[in-house]
Amino acid sequence: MRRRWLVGTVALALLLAACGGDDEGGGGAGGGAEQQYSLTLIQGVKGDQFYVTMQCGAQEAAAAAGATLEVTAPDEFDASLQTPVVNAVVAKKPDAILVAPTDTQAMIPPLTQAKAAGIKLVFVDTTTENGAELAESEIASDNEEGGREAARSLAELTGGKGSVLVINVKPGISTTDARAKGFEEEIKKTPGLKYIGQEYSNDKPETAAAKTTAALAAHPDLVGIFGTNLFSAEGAATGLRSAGAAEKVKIVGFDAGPKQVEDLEQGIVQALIAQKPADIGKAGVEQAIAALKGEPVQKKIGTGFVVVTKENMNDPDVKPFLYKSSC
Ligand code: T6T
Repeated sequence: MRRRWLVGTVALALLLAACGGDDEGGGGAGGGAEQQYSLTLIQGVKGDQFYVTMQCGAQEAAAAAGATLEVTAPDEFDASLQTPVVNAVVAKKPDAILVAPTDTQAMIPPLTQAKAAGIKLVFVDTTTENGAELAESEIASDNEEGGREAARSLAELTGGKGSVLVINVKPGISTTDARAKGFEEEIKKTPGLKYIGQEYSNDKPETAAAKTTAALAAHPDLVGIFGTNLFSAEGAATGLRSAGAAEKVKIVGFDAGPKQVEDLEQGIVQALIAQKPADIGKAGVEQAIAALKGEPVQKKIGTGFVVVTKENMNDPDVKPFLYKSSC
């Protein structure tokens, strides 16, 4: 009896060693082999090519590190829809979550719970007001500078005379708020341009299109629009096209989704501020794994952007930054 117990114990110990069943948890091969970490990426919204491209970068990095990566997202860019997604992921207890919080305040409670459950958090793209506390690392474009760049482009494209409008997403998103702020500050440097404020698309191209046609009717001297994200810029282009105002009004859009690139090619949009979402995804995975291994992490990582125009869109150093619809 005692011998059978001993044999069983040894077998169990061997099994645990083979599964990496040590104090650090997380599963994976022990005995000197690399631990296999389980990561989950929670995007801001489903079907947005910015997040698809981020996923591609994250998947490559996870495969290179021997980690597993699950990907999930809410149906809309909305904290009330992202909260249950976060809760469901936390219930599965991955080792780390890479997440793009959809609201600087409303996402704090579910993400605080995730951290309290012992899951490492890395913020990709967006952040919360207390991001530095919650996340091991925050990775994003320099969004304020992107907004300033949009203002400089629009000032040049419009000849610096007339009214300009911002089509933003909704208040409370760290990235798009920062873009609008940078734009507003920079546009003031061109005294001939009148900044008429922001309209919100709620991340819906059809709303952005409707707001654009309404603004065209209300402001006959409108010469420029800054669309602060993919769907806002897509919708602004649609509105301009349907109003037949493409000759008169210039558009600078953030992001570089396939429809945005088409609009650029057709001359409806004059410049796109393309982010580097694949780099954000890759860095997110790398930072999460560093944190899990107890290695040093970079608290903040800034990824750059590329200004895409009709002239340079096919250049070999620009083309790779156009967003993907699938990996
Ligand atoms: O512009 C990106 C992202 O950076 C932002 O936080 C939300 O909108 C996008 O996903 C584009 O739709």
